Amino acid sequence: MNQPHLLIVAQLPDFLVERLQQSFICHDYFHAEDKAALLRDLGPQIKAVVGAGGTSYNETLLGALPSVEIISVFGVGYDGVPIPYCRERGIRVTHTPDVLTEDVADLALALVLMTSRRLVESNRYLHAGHWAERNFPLSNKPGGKRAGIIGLGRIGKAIAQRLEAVGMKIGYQGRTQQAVSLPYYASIIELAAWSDFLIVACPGGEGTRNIVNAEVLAALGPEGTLINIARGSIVDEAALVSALQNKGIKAAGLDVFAHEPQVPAELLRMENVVLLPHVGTSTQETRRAMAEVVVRNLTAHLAGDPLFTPVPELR
Ligand code: 8YV
Repeated sequence: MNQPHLLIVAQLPDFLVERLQQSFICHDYFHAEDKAALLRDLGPQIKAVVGAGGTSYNETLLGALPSVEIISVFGVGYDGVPIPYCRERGIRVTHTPDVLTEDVADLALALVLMTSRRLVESNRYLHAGHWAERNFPLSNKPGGKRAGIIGLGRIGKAIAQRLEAVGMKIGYQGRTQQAVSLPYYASIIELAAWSDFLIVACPGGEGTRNIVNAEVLAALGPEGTLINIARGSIVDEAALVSALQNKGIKAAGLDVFAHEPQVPAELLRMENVVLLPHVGTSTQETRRAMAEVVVRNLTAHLAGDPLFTPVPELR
């Protein structure tokens, strides 16, 4: 049987690659030394593309794949996929919602706790042998504080539940007001001004690029903390660095960055920031569940069945 060709455009776990190899002839574009040669030689044969949430599936890449039928994103965010272009070319696009919601929400809660209770700093303090000299300084209790969530989708709602469980007051901002009993703020500035913790949980992409800018950070203020578990592109990273440097905000907890895997050197030197290497979904359980969703979508496509989780715009 002639297996179709598939292009891997991100670092994927072995268990996913092994599954893909059962149904496709896989080509590793991500690790290829001569990417242009790979595209020239194999581009016309590629039927499917698999990459990560943050991957850029740009028109130059897709333009070199005249026979591509489907992009299956290993992630919930598909901000790197040019949706209008795919619609025009009839390229189908799937992603992996739901299975990762809890892990990402857990991480947001963890970042709130790590920043408010200064857990990473206190861990460093102990390792450096300072405990015997004097006790670690006092931190702050998250309970009773206000958490403003930008984007009350599946993940935003799961974050709200967790933060309510530690006694925080929740407000939110989003494209539209929802039928929930939480206070809604039409503008991000108003939400930031209300919040002690401003939590970024909306999709990335052009519509949300740099919406957390210098003005928003100024509204969050010197007692405020920024948490980002969504996409680095949503926050103006230079404005964030300068707000932290000038004590315009108090702290930050970040799992995502504008140019991953690069992290601004200034942030690496700061005590009051917790920096994680985009690990929101990176548990064995969730990554395996995400892999299952990728495979299920590709299998459905090959069989001519309805896709399992197409992106909403192309349903
Ligand atoms: C992963 C993500 O980093 O779901 C997303 O949108 O960004 C994360 O799950 C990635 O997609 C897996 O490599």
